[in-house]
Amino acid sequence: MTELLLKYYRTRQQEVQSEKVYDTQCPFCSMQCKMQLIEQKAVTSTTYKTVGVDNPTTEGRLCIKGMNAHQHAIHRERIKQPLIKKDGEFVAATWEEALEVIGSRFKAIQKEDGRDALSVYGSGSVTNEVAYLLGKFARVALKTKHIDYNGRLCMSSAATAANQSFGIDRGFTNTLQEVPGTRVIILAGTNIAECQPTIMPYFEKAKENGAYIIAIDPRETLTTDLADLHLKNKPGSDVALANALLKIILEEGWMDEDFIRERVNGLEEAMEHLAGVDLEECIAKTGVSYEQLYQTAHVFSQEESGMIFTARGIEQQTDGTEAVRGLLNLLLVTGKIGKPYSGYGAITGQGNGQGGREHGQKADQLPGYRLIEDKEDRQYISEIWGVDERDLPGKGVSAYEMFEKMNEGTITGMLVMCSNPLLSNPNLNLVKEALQKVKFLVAVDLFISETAEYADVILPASSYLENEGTMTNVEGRVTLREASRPLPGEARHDWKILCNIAKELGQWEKFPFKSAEEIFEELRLASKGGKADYYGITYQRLREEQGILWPCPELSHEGTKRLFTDRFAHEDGKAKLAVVGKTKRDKEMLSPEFPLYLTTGRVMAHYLTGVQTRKSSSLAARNIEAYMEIHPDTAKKFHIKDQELTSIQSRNGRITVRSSYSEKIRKDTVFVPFHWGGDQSVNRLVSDRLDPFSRMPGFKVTAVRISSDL
Ligand SMILES: Nc1nc2c(c(=O)[nH]1)N[C@H]1C(S)=C(S)[C@@H](COP(=O)(O)OP(=O)(O)OC[C@H]3O[C@@H](n4cnc5c(=O)[nH]c(N)nc54)[C@H](O)[C@@H]3O)O[C@H]1N2
Ligand SMILES: Nc1nc2c(c(=O)[nH]1)N[C@H]1C(S)=C(S)[C@@H](COP(=O)(O)OP(=O)(O)OC[C@H]3O[C@@H](n4cnc5c(=O)[nH]c(N)nc54)[C@H](O)[C@@H]3O)O[C@H]1N2
Ligand code: SF4
Ligand SMILES: [Mo]
Repeated sequence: MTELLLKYYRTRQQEVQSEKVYDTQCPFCSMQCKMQLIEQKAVTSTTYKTVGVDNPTTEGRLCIKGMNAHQHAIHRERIKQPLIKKDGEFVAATWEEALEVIGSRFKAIQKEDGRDALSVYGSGSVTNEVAYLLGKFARVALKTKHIDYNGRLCMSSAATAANQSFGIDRGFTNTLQEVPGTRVIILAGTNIAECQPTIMPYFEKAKENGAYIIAIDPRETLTTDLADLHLKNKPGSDVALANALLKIILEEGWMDEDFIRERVNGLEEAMEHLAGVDLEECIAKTGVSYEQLYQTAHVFSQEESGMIFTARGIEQQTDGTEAVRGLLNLLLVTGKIGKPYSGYGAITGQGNGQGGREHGQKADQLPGYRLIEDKEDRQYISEIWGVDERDLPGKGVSAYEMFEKMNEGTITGMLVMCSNPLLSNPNLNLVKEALQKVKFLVAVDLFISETAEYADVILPASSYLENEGTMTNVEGRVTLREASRPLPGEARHDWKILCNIAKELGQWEKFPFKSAEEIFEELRLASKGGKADYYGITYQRLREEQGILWPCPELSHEGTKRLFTDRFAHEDGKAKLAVVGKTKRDKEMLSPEFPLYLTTGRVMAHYLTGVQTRKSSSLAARNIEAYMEIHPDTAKKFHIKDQELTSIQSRNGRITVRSSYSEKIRKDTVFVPFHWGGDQSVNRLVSDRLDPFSRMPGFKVTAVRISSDL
């Protein structure tokens, strides 16, 4: 063998030997696709490949975001050391220095402004262990009532609605395996084809099996393409639409009377209210024809099984809770819940959107869906935490309202973990002012996000490749994300960081955890007997069984595949029909000055505020900037050319984005995705109005005017 050939073989061998395989789950959406990153180090370069791994939810599939997720995790801009702001510049620091600064500044604020002046802002993208620990950290280490999280801006209306109607909120009442067997599906304000791409085969199979699919969306999307009937309604009109459908069903006598009698309360009030609902008015409000409404009501009630799925399109409204309850009414009157192939799915968004809302990082909540204002719940949790019940704070305020309090000067310190509120909240001009005013801000992130720019200290966190923990997916299935890639630089796990800060505040003994699993063991106990009961779940079981659907109250319990088979979760076991649309909600209204609806949402290649996906070259290349989707007829009316920079103005602010002609959108509506910052931050336009029940902002309807005069 020649020397050259020998060298070649040696190099090859080295390459093969240095191949490393890391198990994990995608860091993005609620499908939580299981995957492996294959890292191959050669002499001069390293290559990465991501492959899907079989599991009950995603069956080994991946979408483009998952396939390219590692690009941000290994990006050179990832922060690898704590950073402290000195004279307006971030300077690298040791952990000791950073923790010391945080400890002393937090203590100073507590002394000057009181305990509730400190606040915590969490996330639905962290593991259950971290979500649990954030709640405990706020109440026990900081002793503040002010904690909330980005899930408030996400699925809170669906959660509130499910709690009110059914008495419990698990995103999907069934499993995805049942979808292909159902006869009719309503997809309301959900764009699963771009937002949960690996869920699509379940719906495609349903269609192949003959299911009739109805989509409700002001735009034609890859999802509405799947539908047999598309109700292209006006933004914000879903309450009227749901009422119209219910009225037709009841008037035609298409309800399931036995089911209602045995399992549902509130029919009389609903009937009484519907008597006053005028169908002509609903048609005008929704822009949907009587024939289409009738067809929807007819098919949905006549087929023997059916499912309704909702997402942010109908939920991110100032009447979002009512819009969801209005659709849940349809399930209840037609008896399409608690049975095979029938049920409800709130298509949860973030990777741990489901688990993140169960274990105590919400303003009014304790672990296991317990309530912070409930005496028994407080007693139970205070015993687990080893604190006096009287020392647990009460309930705080919602995510956006914390920034209002900051602006008023009552919140003066904040720890933000795994979120970028400066792009994701409504009324960004206020949020920015608030962040400028706050005395002390800590951001825990992978990058210097738009929010972290305003921080006094940034702490480097670990990513989905490094941080082990449990994530509860779109089905309500608890999964174990095994992640073991070594931490880059001095980055630390989120849970470790919370333990470190607690120690700095003299609370070491309440936060002695050495692994995520140890935290999970405490979470199990804390959730025991609660609605979201994880007591029967262990890491070992998750490894062996590939995920378990909660509630799972005993080690011998197999998990719950279908909810409400015998009873709903209200005390009397019955569900509640809702009267919706009776009280007029404070909504964005069109006017001669602001004549168009603006709605906002997502594109396939980017994720949320884009901090991660904008770092990924393969994903960023697909959409390099925001755009305004506009019907060509509308554009002509306002003298806007295709691909032209356009100013969009609302009563709250102004942005500049490029126009993009599309015949697929309603003529009275424009659409802008929210993944970009600066002049393209669409949330500068969104108002501060909130849904009265869920405290959800109205991200999906803003009245705007547009112009090519910049
Ligand atoms: N590619 C990608 N996938 C994601 C995410 C992402 O950022 N990018 N984010 C994840 C997260 S956290 C979430 S919450 C989910 C969100 O998932 P979705 O809720 O499906 O996504 P959106 O694009 O916000 O909105 C869905 C649809 O609602 C429609 N819509 C707008 N206004 C209205 C209205 O008034 N009524 C009705 N009926 N429909 C309306 C929009 O036209 C849009 O097609 O996606 C998750 N998956
Ligand atoms: N106009 C409009 N606004 C919206 C929406 C909309 O449809 N329209 N949707 C809303 C919805 S549904 C959501 S969910 C919110 C989301 O809003 P955000 O929570 O603000 O969005 P992200 O971009 O996910 O921010 C996550 C941050 O955490 C960092 N990060 C990622 N992984 C980790 C980790 O493991 N640990 C730590 N410490 N940091 C990490 C990322 O780098 C990033 O900076 O936006 C809401 N805002
Ligand atoms: S973004 Fe969602 S669908 Fe795509 S790979 Fe990740 S988890 Fe799966
Ligand atoms: Mo979300």
